[in-house]
Amino acid sequence: MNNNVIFENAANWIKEAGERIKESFQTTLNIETKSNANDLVTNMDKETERFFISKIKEKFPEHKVLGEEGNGDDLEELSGVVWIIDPIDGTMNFVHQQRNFAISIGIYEDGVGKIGLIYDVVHDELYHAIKGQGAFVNDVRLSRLGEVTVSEAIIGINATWVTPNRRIDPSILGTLVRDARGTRSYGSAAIEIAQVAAGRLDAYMTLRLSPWDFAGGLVLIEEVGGMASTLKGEPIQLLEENSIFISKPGLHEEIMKEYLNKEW
Ligand code: 2AM
Ligand code: CA
Repeated sequence: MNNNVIFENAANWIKEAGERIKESFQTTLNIETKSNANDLVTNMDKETERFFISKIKEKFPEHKVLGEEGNGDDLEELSGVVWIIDPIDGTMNFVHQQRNFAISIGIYEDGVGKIGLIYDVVHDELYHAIKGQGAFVNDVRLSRLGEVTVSEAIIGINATWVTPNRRIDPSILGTLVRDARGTRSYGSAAIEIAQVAAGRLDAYMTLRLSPWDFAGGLVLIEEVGGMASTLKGEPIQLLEENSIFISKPGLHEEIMKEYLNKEW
């Protein structure tokens, strides 16, 4: 596959989709819930996904698409070229704030991440990476990530994980939150991963994400020398839900060893 040609098309489509989403601010959204009362989906999530699928199928008919809203292909494995798309990541922000949401696209060939795009629509910031060519925000190259210790780190984490929850003893990440310099939560996994790639967050962690939430971000992180694993330190499975721990390199080791290396 010609990564640069595919990237150019994806970048044009993502900007066009962003314009359509901004225009929708003038209209009345149709909001529904999915798995629970806080899991929102709107007509724009669905329309944006269908927009990408029609563009991709027209230009690259042999490519497959895995999308959050389920209009793409049913995939059991990642052979060939697969676009993994979240049409709106941070739907709650989209509905409540009309900002702080992103379109996320990861393009994989035989399971290897080749192209990542995360478009923060309202701030007009397009993060992208092409394997072997580095990562960029609006065409400004991102630096390789340096090392930092927990005591000087800003960590992206949602308060859910330091209060009683179904997935982790809150004292484990509570101790990390206490020791870190600061924490932030943006409500869009794709934007949070992009912030780590850009060096504005030192790490990001969460207990449950789906492939479309992280597929684009993983390509960015690899291009800047970051680390990506589950919170147990295991490889991320691209077609499954995973816990996610993205970090600067030395910090990843420190957090795994000092905070996460215990029974949950
Ligand atoms: P979404 O907006 O595309 O649903 C919010 O903390 C982040 O977690 C967002 O990136 C959101 O993506 C994602 N998210 C929300 N509900 C989720 C779920 N049930 N499983 C996995 N990821 C989820
Ligand atoms: Ca979404």
